[in-house]
Amino acid sequence: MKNTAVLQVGPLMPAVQEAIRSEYDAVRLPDSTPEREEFLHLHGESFEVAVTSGKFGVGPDLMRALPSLRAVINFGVGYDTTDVAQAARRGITVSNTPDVLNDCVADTAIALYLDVLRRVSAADRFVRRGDWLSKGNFPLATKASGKRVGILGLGRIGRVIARRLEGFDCSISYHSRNPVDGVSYGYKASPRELAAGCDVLIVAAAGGSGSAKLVDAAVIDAIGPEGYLINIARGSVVDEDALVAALLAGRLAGAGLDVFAEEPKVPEDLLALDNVVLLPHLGSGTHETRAAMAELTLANLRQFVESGSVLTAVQA
Ligand code: 8YV
Repeated sequence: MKNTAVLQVGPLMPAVQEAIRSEYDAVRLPDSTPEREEFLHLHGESFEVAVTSGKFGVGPDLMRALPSLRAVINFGVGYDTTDVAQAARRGITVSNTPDVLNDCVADTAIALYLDVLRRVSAADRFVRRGDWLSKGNFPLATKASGKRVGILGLGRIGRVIARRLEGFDCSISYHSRNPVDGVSYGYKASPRELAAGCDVLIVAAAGGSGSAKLVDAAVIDAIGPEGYLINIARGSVVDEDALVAALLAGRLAGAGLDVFAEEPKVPEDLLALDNVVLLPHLGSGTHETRAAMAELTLANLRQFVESGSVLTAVQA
C-alpha cells in the first residue's frame, strides 16, 4: 500500500509531532515565506493530509498550493484559520477536536468571571505592591453569585459554562444562530438584546467570517457601564477597538479576555487597566485536556489514513 504523504503545518504538541513523524514520515512546512514557496513549488502536489492546529490552519492560499489534499486534521475545536469553504468545494475532509476541551475552556470562563467581578488578580497585585500595609483595605468588588449572565453562542462549550453558572445561582439567557432545543435558558433574538438584559456577557461563539465583530460598539454599550464582558472564544468575535475605547471611557465595568484579535499582541491600552484580566489564550491549556486533544487528533488522522473517514468531522 502506498504511504499517505502527511504535511505538518505549524508547530504541534511534541507528542503529536513525534507520532506523525514516526508513523507517517510527516514533513514540516517551512515557516519562512520564501522557503515555504520553494517547498510548495517542489513538493506541494504530493501531500494528501495536513495536520495543523487552530492557531495556524490551512488557509486559502496554502490549500490551493496542495492540489492532492484530501484531509485537514486540526488540533483544536476552532477551525477558523482553515478555509472550510474551499475544503467543501474540493471534497476535502476537515476534522477538529470537539468536546474533550469543554470542561477546561468553561473552567477558564468561570475563572475569568470570578476574577473580573471579585477582582482577584487586582487584589493580588495590591498585596504584592505592599498596598495592604500602606493603604489599608482593598476596595469593594462586585458580587458574582446571582448575576444575570448572557451567553453568546450556546454550543458545546457555552452549555458547560451555563451549567457551571447555575451553581452560582445566575439567571442565564443566550443568543445563538438558532434557539437550542432542550434548554430552559431564555433565548434572545440578537446579541444586542442579549447584552441589554444581562450583567455579564460571555462570548462562547465560534470564530470565522460569520461571527466577525458580532460584539460591536452597540453591543458593548448595551452591556453598559455596570456590566462586564468575558471572551474565551476568538478575538475576532469582538470589535477590539470598540472594546478598548469603552473600557478607557468607563462605558464598561471590566473585561476578562483569553483571546485577542491579533494574538499574541494585546492592545497596549489594556495593560494599564486594573479592571481587565488578560490571559494568553490558555482556555484548553491543561495537561489532561491537551493530552485528550492530542489523542483525538491522532485518532482522526489514523482513521482517515485507514478508511478515508474521520471521527469528528467539521461541517462547513
Ligand atoms: C487551542 C483553541 O489552544 O481548540 C481551540 O479552538 O482555541 C485552543 O484549545 C488551539 O486551538 C491550539 O492551537
